[in-house]
Amino acid sequence: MIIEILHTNSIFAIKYIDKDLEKLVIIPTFNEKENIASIIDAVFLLNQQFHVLIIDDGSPDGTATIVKSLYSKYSGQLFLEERKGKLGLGTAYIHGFRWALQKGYQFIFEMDADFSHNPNDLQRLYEACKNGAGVAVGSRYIKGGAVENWPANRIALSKGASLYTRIITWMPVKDPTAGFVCYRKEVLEAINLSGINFVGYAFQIEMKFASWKLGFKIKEVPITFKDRKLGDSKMNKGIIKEGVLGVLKLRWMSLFKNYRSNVKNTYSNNTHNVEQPEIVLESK
Ligand SMILES: Nc1nc2c(ncn2[C@@H]2O[C@H](COP(=O)(O)OP(=O)(O)OP(=O)(O)O)[C@@H](O)[C@H]2O)c(=O)[nH]1
Ligand SMILES: [Mg+2]
Repeated sequence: MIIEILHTNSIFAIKYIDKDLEKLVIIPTFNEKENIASIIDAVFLLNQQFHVLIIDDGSPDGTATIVKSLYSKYSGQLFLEERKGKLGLGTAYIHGFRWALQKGYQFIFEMDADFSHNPNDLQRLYEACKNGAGVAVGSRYIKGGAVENWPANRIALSKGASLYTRIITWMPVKDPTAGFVCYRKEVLEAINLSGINFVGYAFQIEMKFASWKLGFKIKEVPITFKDRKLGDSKMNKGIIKEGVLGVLKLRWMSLFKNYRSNVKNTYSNNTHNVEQPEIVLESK
């Protein structure tokens, strides 16, 4: 166990960090009964000490019950947070980020439940962060990346959104809407999570935008994205609209409203004090 003594101004806090808590994969779910057990099994089959946190929004199809039935099989490694209703992907991840920071995880992953993201790629994202990136993005649109089985209109929408985002924001990320990501905990601690504005595709763009604006290195890792085989998509027109307007809003805020200072975490609102630790004591 490591004990961190954190200090800001006159406030001191002591935090116990469990060294086993290194890698947490957050999977948000809404009606994923066809996928949930297999995706959880697939992560644990990797045997790479990943822990898994499911954030389920009261799925009427009983997704949460399936997760609970796996508790004993993956005791101490599988966790579930249940929310009352469908509150959106972005707020699900923010809930998960706060949970992860509170526990002390070092590397925090975002992954869909529907096998569009291949759990075998988690390790490559981890290595990119381990080797110095603040954020590792599983990218469809760099050399070596690909999309399989998506209809042409979906590819056009996704590529169009990426190009649009890059032109408006100048952010040097080729797949800004990607939802297969690894964050170092320092990045999530540095972001004022309460200041994140969006919930759908725009949420994914904003998290990368905030990380970039705060000076963290973003590394894209090529992945092959596959269309879901089972269950239904939660994509809708509202998500697209939020993306189109959201990107403009981000650019506007960064030009005129000092976005950087709004999104920078200045006090303890991500569950604990986030200033650099002054003393780190090692026990064990
Ligand atoms: N907790 C929670 N999870 C959600 C919500 N909306 C979507 N999800 C989950 O977020 C992940 C991505 O959603 P998808 O429906 O696959 O969205 P997408 O990948 O953009 O769309 P498709 O490519 O059509 O599948 C899946 O694991 C969903 O179950 C939500 O409101 N709350
Ligand atoms: Mg999907």
